[in-house]
Amino acid sequence: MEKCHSESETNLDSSVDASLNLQSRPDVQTCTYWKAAIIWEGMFDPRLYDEMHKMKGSSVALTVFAVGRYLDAYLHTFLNSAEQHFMVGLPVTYYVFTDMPEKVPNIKLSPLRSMKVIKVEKNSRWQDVSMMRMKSISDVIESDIRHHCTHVFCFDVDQVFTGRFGSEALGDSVALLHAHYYHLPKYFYTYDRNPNSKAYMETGDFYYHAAIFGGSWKNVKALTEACYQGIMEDKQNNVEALWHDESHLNKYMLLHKPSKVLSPEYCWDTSIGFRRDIQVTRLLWAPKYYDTLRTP
Ligand code: 2GW
Ligand code: MN
Repeated sequence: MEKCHSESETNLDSSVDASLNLQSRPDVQTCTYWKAAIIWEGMFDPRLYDEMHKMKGSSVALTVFAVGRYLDAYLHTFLNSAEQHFMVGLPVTYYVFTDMPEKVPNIKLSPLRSMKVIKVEKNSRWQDVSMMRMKSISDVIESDIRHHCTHVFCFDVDQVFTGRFGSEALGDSVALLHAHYYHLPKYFYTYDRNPNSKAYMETGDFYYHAAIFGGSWKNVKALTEACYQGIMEDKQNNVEALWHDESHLNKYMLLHKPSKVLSPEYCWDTSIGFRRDIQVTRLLWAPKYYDTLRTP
């Protein structure tokens, strides 16, 4: 079976993946042209990944924002389901960013897991709530995460874990294939095509979903700083990228290729319906109550 393997020092993840006997799958793309693995069900042995990361002392920061009405609507389910499925067996610290710390649900956490709540201001424009996450994440990596965790994963809150989201997803720089675009020709990708935006790009490798990104704390710090800078430059020039932080993330990932890519099993939207290649769902989009949640 063809293996996705790189000897280059720039992608240590793929050498690790090769040494842990990561397999291919005949029905889907499992390797990028720069030799990063695209992780699908059936390719990996979860025990080998868990053992290796325990041995290496990996520890994971999960960042999530629950500002305004998103707190009551999503946070409880998100955190409870993360306890069941996210990086079980590894040390995990939740970093919950909210404008209402007193309303964060009290959830019983398993051993090795803890939560830190960070107060943020509520931006009046939802586009800013989403974009300013980049700044808050890079700040907390600098002040806290880098002293306690090896890896960081950043999540939208409007989702529910439904299956293993484990250490096979850890890597130096990790991006997610967007469930609505992974099977479409590049022509359909909704990159920002305004030359005046820092997120401008004509074409790219994939359309990545900003609902999940991660990596070593160093790489996530570099990514969030770069995206924040792009967002602020755009503001000075009076432009806003088509899909806000997601457009800037796609631009960053074009210039700095991820060392590991997650299949849409890691963030599936059941409204798409049945797809033969989706063999498990690990995280699902929660319903969007736009009419009630997005009105001021
Ligand atoms: C967002 C939109 C409209 C009104 C409110 C909000 C909002 C977002 C909010 O009131 N409070 C809040 O905490 N958020 C956080 O921002 C929350 O963590 C949420 O998951 C995240 C992104 O907003 P969301 O999930 O409503 O937007 P999606 O699902 O359309 O997200 C995609 O596109 C975004 C940019 O437009 C981001 O790139 C996001 O990462 C993508 O998944
Ligand atoms: Mn979302």
